[in-house]
Amino acid sequence: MREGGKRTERSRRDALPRYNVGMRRRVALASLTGLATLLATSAPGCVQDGLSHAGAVHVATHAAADGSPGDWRDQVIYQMLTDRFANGDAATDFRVEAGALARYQGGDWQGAIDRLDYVQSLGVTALWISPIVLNIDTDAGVDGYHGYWAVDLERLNPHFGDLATLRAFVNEAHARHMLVILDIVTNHMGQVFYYDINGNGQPDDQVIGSGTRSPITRTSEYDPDYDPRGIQGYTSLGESGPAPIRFFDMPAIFREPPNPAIFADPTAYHRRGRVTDYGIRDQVLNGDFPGGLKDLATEDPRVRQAMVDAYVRWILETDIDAFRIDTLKHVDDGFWNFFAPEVRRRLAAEGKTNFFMFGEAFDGDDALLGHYTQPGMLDSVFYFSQKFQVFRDVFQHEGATRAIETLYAQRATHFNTAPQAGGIGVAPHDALVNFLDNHDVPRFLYDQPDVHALQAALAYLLMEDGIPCLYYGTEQEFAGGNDPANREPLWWSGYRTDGATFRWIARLTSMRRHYRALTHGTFSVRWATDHIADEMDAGVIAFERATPEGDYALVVINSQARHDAHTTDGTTTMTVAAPAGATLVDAIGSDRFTVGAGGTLDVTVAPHQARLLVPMDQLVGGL
Ligand code: ABC
Repeated sequence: MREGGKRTERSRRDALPRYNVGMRRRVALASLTGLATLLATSAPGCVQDGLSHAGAVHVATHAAADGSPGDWRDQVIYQMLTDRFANGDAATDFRVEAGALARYQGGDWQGAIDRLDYVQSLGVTALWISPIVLNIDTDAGVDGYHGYWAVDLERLNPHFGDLATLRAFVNEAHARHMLVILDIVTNHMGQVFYYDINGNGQPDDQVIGSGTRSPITRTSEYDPDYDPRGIQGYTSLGESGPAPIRFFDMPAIFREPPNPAIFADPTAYHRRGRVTDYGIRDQVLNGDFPGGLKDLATEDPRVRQAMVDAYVRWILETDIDAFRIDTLKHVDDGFWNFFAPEVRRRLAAEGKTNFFMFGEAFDGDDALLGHYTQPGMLDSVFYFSQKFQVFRDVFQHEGATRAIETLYAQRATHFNTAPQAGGIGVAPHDALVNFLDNHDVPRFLYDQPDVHALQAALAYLLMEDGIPCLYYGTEQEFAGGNDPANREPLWWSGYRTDGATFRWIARLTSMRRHYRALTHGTFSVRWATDHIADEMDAGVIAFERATPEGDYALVVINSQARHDAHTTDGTTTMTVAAPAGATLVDAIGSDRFTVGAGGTLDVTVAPHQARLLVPMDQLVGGL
């Protein structure tokens, strides 16, 4: 592939994906194939573990007539780490250290193809896969198995398979009316260069400072601490000006000069060393990501264009349906104002519409999250403020459910209430990506080992508004702690589909498919409380979902473990929109409730249980 340290034109052409002009046709074809597959499999044989897959509803909701994704609120996202989900091809198993979770484990796209039945039986409809591009293979004894250490944006990571397999995966998913979401990083590349602070032409961990002219400190040429001036060279005599940037050239571990060519130019980077304080905006925007991931100058038009070109090309080449975008808050706003509309424009020109772009701003600050959804930016973000204020504080730690109402009250102020031009057609306000945990935080069950607490949280996740996102392994009750312990190979579970949490999720996703109120309805809190102890309503959250067409659902969840709870505090009782005299039936249990005078309704819920109350004439049996 390489000659004298430079990639040849021919090899570069081979590496470049060819522009796929036939994409639109293939999308349409895929959806027809999917319809046929679905019709063939949605007969009784499709019912597994007593769970119906509701084929007809799938067809209606998972793709529009033109083959583009339908309404993204109908999706249930499943985050898989490609290296950890399933191993289907032994030929890609190089550098695998089984059981050492900071190293490659062997998962690949063929494995993902092989296990589509598994995720489909869970009711998942959209698969978020790890970044696909070539990564630095290994660094300081840890591997790039997660995909966030890009070195070449035009080549694929060979640990995961080749282009034909990736395409086969996307096509097979589409044939089942499932969508695929690609994880991309625009903030940084992997550790592609070092700062030659002492000018000796090799990367060192070293001691600097003479002790007389300047203090003696220890520094690393791989990952020095942030310096707003840029990392400076240093000798025992003192500073010697900007430290030279030297790219590595170690092809055996793919630690090569980065590609496209602009990324092998030092001026495409900020070169200021790594973030030491996430509270300092200048560092967050311009610092290297901890671990030596080199921060790109995303304000540079050359960098912006190269990112659009690289990732639009992969979409056109593979027909993937969405981007999950890494590290939003480490990138300047101008980048997003360029990137998002430009990606939409370029894809639309090729007939690919309704492309979903949502991103990760790892932050509990609700206003900051909303910022990235302002006009011209993204369709959505991960709802991190909810992860902390609701799933952690309420469902893991039995805090007051008032937090749910309080957070929701800020929604319209913080998040864009109009759809992005050329975007998914749903306002960010209504399409937030909800999640309990992910690959960067301990799993829900690590912090709160009660599986019933997890199941109550899942009920909220799958019945609230927005788009639910499940982290792989949740269905198997995985309980790993911090990275990398939270990235267990899924094959450790045996892919069982009969566990209580698997079946609960499958049931909840089935209800989402059948009750349109749960995906398209407005959201309004009907009961939340400050009580957290013995009071009648401690732990209760009740909310309505209603569409203009008359779909109606009232969800009542008891988030605590101690006692049955009510939608009354003994003095005041919940009122609902359903009219007095209406009978609501619990679609999860079977109890019936009659709405009282003035719309009052006292619903009792057992610890960690949920009720889905619907009008009698909307009840769907057998779910
Ligand atoms: C590896 C090792 C780690 C080691 C690290 C230095 O190197 O595995 O053990 O600590 C990828 C890999 C990681 C790898 C890193 C670095 O690369 O997945 O395994 O870690 O090599 C994204 C991805 C993530 C990815 C990267 C890098 C970014 O999801 O998987 O990591 O491409 C920050 C970023 C966020 C990033 C996250 C890991 O770190 O902002 O984009 N995730 C505070 C800060 C946040 C910070 C967070 C965690 O801590 O504000 O910016 O996220 O460090 C709330 C506050 C929040 C606060 C939280 C803790 O509390 O409101 O602001 O977050 O209340």
